Amino acid sequence: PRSGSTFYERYHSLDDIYHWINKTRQDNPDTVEAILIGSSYEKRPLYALKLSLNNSMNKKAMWIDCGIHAREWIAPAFCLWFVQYALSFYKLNQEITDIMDNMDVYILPVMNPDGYHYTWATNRMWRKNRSVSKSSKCIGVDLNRNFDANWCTEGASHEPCTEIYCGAFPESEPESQAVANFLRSHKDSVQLYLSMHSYSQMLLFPYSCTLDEAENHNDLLEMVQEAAQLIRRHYRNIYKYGSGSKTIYLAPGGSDDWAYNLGIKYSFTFELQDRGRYGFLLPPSHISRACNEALIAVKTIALKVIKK
Ligand code: ING
Ligand code: ZN
Repeated sequence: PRSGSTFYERYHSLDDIYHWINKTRQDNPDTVEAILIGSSYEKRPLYALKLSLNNSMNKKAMWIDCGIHAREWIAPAFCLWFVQYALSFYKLNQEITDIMDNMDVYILPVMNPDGYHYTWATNRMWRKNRSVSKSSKCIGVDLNRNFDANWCTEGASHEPCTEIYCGAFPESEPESQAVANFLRSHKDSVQLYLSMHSYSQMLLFPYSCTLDEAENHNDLLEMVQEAAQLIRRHYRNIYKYGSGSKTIYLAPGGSDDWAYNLGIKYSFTFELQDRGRYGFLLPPSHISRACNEALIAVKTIALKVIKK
């Protein structure tokens, strides 16, 4: 580890993250719960943390998942960062206090544990999960093409050897199915869906699976615009923003589009640092900046959702 860096300013192996989940739960028994939402193709557990800092009933909730793509290491780092920040700054920072007083937060730190483990052990640039195909020697499904939102139309592929393989059918993968099942059973409380990726510095919202505009497009646009402005003011860093299909590319089967169509009307995908200098290999010394930028955006959007 880099001398002088804290736990949250380093990247962590999957084993370390499982230990961190357990320790965080044990150290905060009144506020943190670990919920087993399913397991991966290789049978690793998928734990979501539930942060509930003010035990009033009928609270709304937000969901954050990180690490749907294995090589995007800054994403799991952000999920850990967010949990640590919320637990440490509740009652100290007005914004996080307002958020946690009005919302429970579900956090899935590593949605693709098999892929994440593979990037540590074997191939740092792996993107997909590690499921074995019946029809091909190639391994892995792109979990962000596996949801049931214009599934496997333009922007995804039926070919297992590509990086954007959509899988055999929607929710064919245990990881996407676990998230979809959890959100289906919590859709009455979850108002805000956030999915963390890297890289390219973008704040995206539906749709990615079609060029059509979402019904509340202007609302969503206003939220990410304000978030991007605040990031620019505080950190002098530029984030693009807009609907996925018009800002980056057509991409069907993504989790944010699916969550949106489920009825979670505030649904976003963030692409964290950087814009390509290091790409997926963002050095640990950049973690704190990258996470603080994303944190501003999460706070800005969550506070706007609360006021709706
Ligand atoms: N980008 C996303 C991807 O899965 C995306 C872009 C966002 C697609 C929202 C679909 C929905 O390709 C990265 N870097 O993975
Ligand atoms: Zn990604």
